[in-house]
Amino acid sequence: MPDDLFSTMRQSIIDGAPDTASSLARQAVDSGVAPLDAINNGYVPGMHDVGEQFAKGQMFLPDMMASAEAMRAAMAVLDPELTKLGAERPMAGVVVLGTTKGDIHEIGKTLVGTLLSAHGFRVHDLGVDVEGDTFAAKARELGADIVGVSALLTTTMRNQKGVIESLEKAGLRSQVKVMVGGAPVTRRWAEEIGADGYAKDAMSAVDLARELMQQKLQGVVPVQT
Ligand code: B1M
Repeated sequence: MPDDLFSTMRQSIIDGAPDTASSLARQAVDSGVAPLDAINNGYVPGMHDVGEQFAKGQMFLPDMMASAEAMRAAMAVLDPELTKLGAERPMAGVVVLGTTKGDIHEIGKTLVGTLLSAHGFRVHDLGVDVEGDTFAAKARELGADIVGVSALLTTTMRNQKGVIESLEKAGLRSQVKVMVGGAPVTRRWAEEIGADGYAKDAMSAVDLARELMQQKLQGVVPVQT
């Protein structure tokens, strides 16, 4: 029953149990559950519970780290399944992706990258704690169409604007679309900093990336801030 499976997946994240999380992911794949359903209905709700309990002081940093480990173990099984879906698609565009300077949250950003790859984008993931100038240098080197910037902390969101400034400084802003996301990020914030788009989750990020590619091909130039 997927609902039972989803609730045990959720619990494996709360418990910070990598082995259980990983074997449940394997079970899901073997029984034909779509990997994205397992992520969205099983593991991600577990992460939300952990975040809430952490905020209330009912869980502590080591617990949150154990939960992240469990999530990583599940993703190690599900990632290749998602990537397989994209193997035969034509190249949709080049994306440089990363989490902003000062921020080491990687799970959501990596999921965005996996789904973009699964939908035909060539993704270069710079990892976490990435300087604005590093985004710009990689975008220049690869001739990127899109730069994607994730931030999970209210204190690091402002560094998304720093990435846009680095692209402007490098003279690349008119050639590169910028998309932003992450739990504290909103559409309004994206507009305020002059990004070209905001996505609330990984699947919306794929839709947005496609839309930005359309705009790019039609020559829509972003407004400079
Ligand atoms: Co951190 N943490 N954390 N943490 N952590 C949050 C973000 C927090 C909300 C928890 C809480 O208090 N409720 C809180 C931030 C509060 C705030 O700023 N308002 C917080 C805090 C405070 C901290 C520390 C400061 C704790 C401390 O040290 N005292 C510290 C900061 C470290 C740093 O970055 N400098 C810290 C550390 C950590 C861990 C290392 C333990 C671990 C991360 C491990 C890792 O990534 N390797 C961790 C975790 C796991 C979390 C929570 C619990 C879960 C994050 C996650 O992975 N979610 C988180 C609580 C929460 O978010 N509810 C929390 C699952 C993931 C699939 O979702 O990342 O939101 P998410 O990504 C989504 C969307 O946001 C979107 O699509 C993704 C998939 O659907 N998206 C994009 C993301 N990026 C996108 C980019 C796009 C488009 C869409 O375009 C480019």
